[in-house]
Amino acid sequence: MSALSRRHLVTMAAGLAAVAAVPRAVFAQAPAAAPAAAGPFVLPPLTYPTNAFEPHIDAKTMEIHHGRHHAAYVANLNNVAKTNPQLGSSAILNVLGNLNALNDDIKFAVRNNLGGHANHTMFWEIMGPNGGKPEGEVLAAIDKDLGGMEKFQNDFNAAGGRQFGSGWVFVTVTKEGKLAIETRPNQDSPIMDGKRALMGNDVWEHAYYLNYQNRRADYLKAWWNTVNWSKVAERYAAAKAGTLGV
Ligand code: MN3
Repeated sequence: MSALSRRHLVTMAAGLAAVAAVPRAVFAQAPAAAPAAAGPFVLPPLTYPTNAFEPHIDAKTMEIHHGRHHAAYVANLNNVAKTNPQLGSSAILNVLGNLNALNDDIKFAVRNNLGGHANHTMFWEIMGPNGGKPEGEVLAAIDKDLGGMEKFQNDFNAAGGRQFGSGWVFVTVTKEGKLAIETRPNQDSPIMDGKRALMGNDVWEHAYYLNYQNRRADYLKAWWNTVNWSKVAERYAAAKAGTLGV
């Protein structure tokens, strides 16, 4: 083989390797996350392994959902906080409850990313392996306000199914402990309306698409296997005490 053709082959091989590497690199960057920025907002670590909910929610979905989607909201917030440091030093509940007090140039970003941060922080908290069953005051409130567990789950799943496009289905809770099923689009939160979420399920496609594709109803049904009812009970008690976080 001449030196010329050998060099040609080497060049071709390098070119092929580069081409072959492209899809992987593109996939690794998707979904697009803002560059990680040190700042006041922190991604809360999961308290269980990403495969804890298989087969109901697969590990890959958990990794991408927590490590990329939620992480992107946190990174975006830290970028906004660079030029708006007061954002990082304010209580999340106060900011979300007073979005109209924000400057127009950051209002939209804060609504989406701080709403997303709050919603997902709640979401990871109220899920867990070996989550038990509803009991005590929470069960009594479900019976009283939501017509019992079976009707509650059916109505919650139906509301989540009706939410057009991306959004959330929540159970809101008042200081008196009264429960209601409510939905919100995008990353909006009941906190934005002066209400509080006891629990909620994410019906964005990123929450279920790898496993369930278009079958949101199947995901909504299976998700009940991931609920940590002792955490929900803690949140219920906190709501009545006026100390419920996001
Ligand atoms: Mn999500």
